[in-house]
Amino acid sequence: MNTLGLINGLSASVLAAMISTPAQAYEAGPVTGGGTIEGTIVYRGNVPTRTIIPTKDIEVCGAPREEPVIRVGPDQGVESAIVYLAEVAKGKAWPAAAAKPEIDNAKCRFVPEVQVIQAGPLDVVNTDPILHNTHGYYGKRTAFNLALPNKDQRIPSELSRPGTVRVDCDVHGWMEGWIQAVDNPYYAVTGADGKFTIADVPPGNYKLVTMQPFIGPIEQQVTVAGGKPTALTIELKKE
Ligand SMILES: [Cu+2]
Repeated sequence: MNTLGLINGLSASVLAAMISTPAQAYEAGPVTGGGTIEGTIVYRGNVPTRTIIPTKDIEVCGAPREEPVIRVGPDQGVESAIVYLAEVAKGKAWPAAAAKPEIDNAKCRFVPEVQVIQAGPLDVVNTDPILHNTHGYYGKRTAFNLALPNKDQRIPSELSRPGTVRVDCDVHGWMEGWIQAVDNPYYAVTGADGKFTIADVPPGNYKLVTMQPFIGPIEQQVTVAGGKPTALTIELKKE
């Protein structure tokens, strides 16, 4: 079949998918007159807990306990929520990499439990003297699946594309971590007070995404003006 015949044989939607240009690569450069997004993420609803009962390796994994599914401070600020701007074409340079990103298995927890990384290399580490099997997923699709039987084992891996990755352990079913892989440096993780800052944003309109696992991702439009802060309070609500 010649090329034309092949194209004729494809459905319009498949063809459209083939010829649609991929997302533009992020272009980094100096930003002058940028604005700052200063936000607070709050949650005023009930805080359910989940019961964690380690069934094996209890000498490392600890005793049964209750953990909140969303960490809320005294002023309703939400800790460890991920915030990022999506589909940014151009802006500031990536921060100088201090170290290669990693996720550690430490006392049967993921450390850090929530993090944002530039899509790319990621080390998976085990500082426990027991087997962990660290399994990351983009949705239902496996991103990585690594057995780490030895203490202080380190396996180079990768999150090659942007997206939200849930991290489980196939040995300890209660372990859960979250990694947001991003394609631009406009992101933050909220502190204990629920606050975050995203600086040096070129003036314009953006899609801001908030991701907290219990609530799920939320998108909103935000307009950033040059040379001044844009204050934002984002209230998370469980449907
Ligand atoms: Cu484990």
